[in-house]
Amino acid sequence: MFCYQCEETLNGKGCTKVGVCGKKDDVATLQDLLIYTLKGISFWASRSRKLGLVDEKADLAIIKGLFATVTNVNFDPSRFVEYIKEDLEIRDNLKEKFLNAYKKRYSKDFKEDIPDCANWKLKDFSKETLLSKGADVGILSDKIDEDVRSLREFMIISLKGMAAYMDHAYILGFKDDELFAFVEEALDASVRIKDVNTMFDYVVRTGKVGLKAMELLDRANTSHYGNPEPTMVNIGVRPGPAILISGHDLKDLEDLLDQTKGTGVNVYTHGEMLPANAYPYFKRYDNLVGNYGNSWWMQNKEFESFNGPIIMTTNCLTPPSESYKWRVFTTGLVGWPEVKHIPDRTGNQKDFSAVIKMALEIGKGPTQIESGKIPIGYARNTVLEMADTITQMVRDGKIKRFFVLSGCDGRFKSREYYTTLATKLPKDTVILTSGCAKYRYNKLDLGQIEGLPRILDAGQCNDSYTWIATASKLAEIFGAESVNDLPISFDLAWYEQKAAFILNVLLSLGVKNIRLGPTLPAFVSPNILNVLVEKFQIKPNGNVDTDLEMMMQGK
Ligand code: SF4
Ligand code: SF3
Repeated sequence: MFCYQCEETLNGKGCTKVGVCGKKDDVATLQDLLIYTLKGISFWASRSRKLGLVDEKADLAIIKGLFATVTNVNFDPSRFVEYIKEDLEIRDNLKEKFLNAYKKRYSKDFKEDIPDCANWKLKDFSKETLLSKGADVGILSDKIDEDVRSLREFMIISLKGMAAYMDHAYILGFKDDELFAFVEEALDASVRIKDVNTMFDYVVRTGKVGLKAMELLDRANTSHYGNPEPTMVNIGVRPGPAILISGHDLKDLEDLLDQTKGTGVNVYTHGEMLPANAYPYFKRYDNLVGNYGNSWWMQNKEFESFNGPIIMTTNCLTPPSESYKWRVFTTGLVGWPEVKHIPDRTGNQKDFSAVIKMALEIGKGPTQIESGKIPIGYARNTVLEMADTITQMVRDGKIKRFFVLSGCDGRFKSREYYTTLATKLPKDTVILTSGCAKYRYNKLDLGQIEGLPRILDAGQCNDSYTWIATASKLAEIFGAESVNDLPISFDLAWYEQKAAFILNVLLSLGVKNIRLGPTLPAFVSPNILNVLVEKFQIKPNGNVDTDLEMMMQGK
């Protein structure tokens, strides 16, 4: 196996025997083969579109396949075998439809060279056969220039992040054909493009189109659940049977709350589900108690003390301990061998009855690990509504600088950088955050500036769009030419591919001086890093004091 898609990759280079995340060699190889299969579907899908032929099944398979390979989503080899099998069928159906349509349109056969990914066949679908094919199609399997590979993988990693946004939006009934078309064009290009400049253009275009995916999900979430509002969310517990729901899927939370209403079962959010507590829609449920625990990497301890069943709706799942594994349920694209899986919706709702039954049988509630309340709900609408007040505070010198500290949390000690930075920031500065990175400082009392919390939490990583919208609005109010002229510093924490995607969107918007940490991506080659430094002055995290001093000077 070879995988270097996340920040915790082994020695900052790549996982080769087993993932630091717990991903095994067979799953990594099957994931490589799934991506290869998606490239094959994309070959036909992008050409079909030119003939006016759109295949929604293919579009969706590509999005779901990309999302399934995101770090800490799915560790179950049998699920990947199924995905590959289904996707090859989708690919071959589309191929047939395309070839017929082509012949009809041009009265001749399609003659273009067909790459192996669009054409390969196997004698059977046993795991062994798939593994032997997968071993030939990994990230390092072809002989290409190191910089082209680096850009290609940066693009694919960004597409994975973008696919997650698109999948969430799709579940809520929102889709945009332009986004599907781009993902397919880009995956197809990833097989053909061998020069640095063209590949670089694709990376930038991924960021540009990606912004639309961010807008789409923002629209999907807010039109379904209302605009998040400033909320003090409870982090303590209440007696009574309980279910913990983690991940990013709000529709799963909606179904669960509907089905637990009146059953006496309490529901707690975990990790990236915390921001759900700020949506007006979810406030109608009395049994939504609040949030339990912290970010993903602390789940082994916290799932243990929760005592009741846990639902993982998306990333980030970590290897479950035997002691609580029986209480874990996966759903959607999440998987772990031998962990119970809640199937997809056949009608309006998923069926969470098995989880509710288990909560009632266990009977007891969670062991209290924290108490009190923390502020959340500073998402796009709220922050934009406050834009004039915030601007005035900047003009009056009450706010000196904003620090966008969005992104992911991670398990290593190096992440203490963000806690130290948050505590050392001058009292007249404000942290803008989203994603699970916030758990490094969101329970610190950093005070307020004239009633405005010094930590404005927009929500999930999926809500990072808030800071792009806010920065554009502030630029407009201040008459600044670009975000780079505002008193805003970006110090992003990354772990998985959604954060790499957000970085790509920011770069495509021309945001400069972004700090990225705790370490730089292994998939960025030295030459490509030089280009990023030259063009965007991107920087690795350094020492907190030096970084802070520089950021205060806008560097
Ligand atoms: Fe390693 Fe990260 Fe890939 Fe897991 S996702 S195998 S930790 S690089
Ligand atoms: Fe977190 Fe996985 Fe990235 Fe959604 S839950 S930000 S790491």
